[in-house]
Amino acid sequence: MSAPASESASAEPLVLADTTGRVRLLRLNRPAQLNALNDALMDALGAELLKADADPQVGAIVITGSDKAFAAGADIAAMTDWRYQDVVANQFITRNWETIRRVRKPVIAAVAGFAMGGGCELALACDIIIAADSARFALPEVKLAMLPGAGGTQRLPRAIGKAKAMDMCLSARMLDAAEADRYGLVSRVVPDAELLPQAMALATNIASFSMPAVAAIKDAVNRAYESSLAEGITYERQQLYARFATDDAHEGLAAFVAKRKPVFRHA
Ligand code: CO8
Repeated sequence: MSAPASESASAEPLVLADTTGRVRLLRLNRPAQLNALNDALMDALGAELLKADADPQVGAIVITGSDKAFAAGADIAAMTDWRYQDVVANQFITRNWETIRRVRKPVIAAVAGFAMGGGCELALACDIIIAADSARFALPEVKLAMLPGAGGTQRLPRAIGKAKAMDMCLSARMLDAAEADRYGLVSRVVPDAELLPQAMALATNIASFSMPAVAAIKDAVNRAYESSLAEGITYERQQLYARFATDDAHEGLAAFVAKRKPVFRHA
């Protein structure tokens, strides 16, 4: 079931990694297949995500694709021969797609072109989605007699509500960027030429803050999806109290009072 880490010995990596300041940019790199997400690509992406998460010089991560496709879904050709026992034994999706759930640093999806099926689900697994005008979102798995099995049936309703999620999942309807914005699927829509600059600027801004605070905020917001309101509020309060155990919180408060810029040590 596993595929090679690149298309051939001489091929480029399936994920290109680049660091600017405190931001790690990860670019999905199977342009000829519209970044169809095969096992090797998802292994590579998972490894890069964990590397960035462990690097103290990195404060935020951006995932992007090409101008034409963020990702056109799971690799359909790769799946055609798989049987039930194959996907169970290899823990399809669980084994590598879900690595992103272990990342404590904020992950921003910068989406241009198609984000379909697994590509849309990968974007939904990120913390923030910025869409270019050209972005198109769909969960068309029903057309393959499959289902959005990389979190789509769960994250989409939480993002845009049941009625709209049912509409998309059951009809395979494609949203353009403006609709995705209206639905609350994305946080903002920008001109194509502005996609990467704006995603990088957002990531740079986030990465300038105290990392323990940023990680606590990400974790607390995610709790809103996975707990009752009462449990979530209790968790948020614990996280608030824990801020007083960090040097950065004291620095942030003192710097405001002293009317100076805070210097965070991420501790
Ligand atoms: N998998 C494999 N190859 C793909 C995929 C894909 N998802 N999408 C595109 N490609 C390939 C095409 O086969 C083509 O290859 P080639 O040049 O060798 O023929 C190349 O990329 C370019 O594609 P097109 O010629 O089709 O480009 P168009 O601009 O005409 O169309 C579309 C673009 C509309 C995006 C079209 O390619 C398309 O419909 N793609 C499939 C979209 C789709 O159905 N995605 C969902 C896949 S299933 C999934 O993601 C499930 C995820 C959760 C896992 C659970 C199991 C299902």
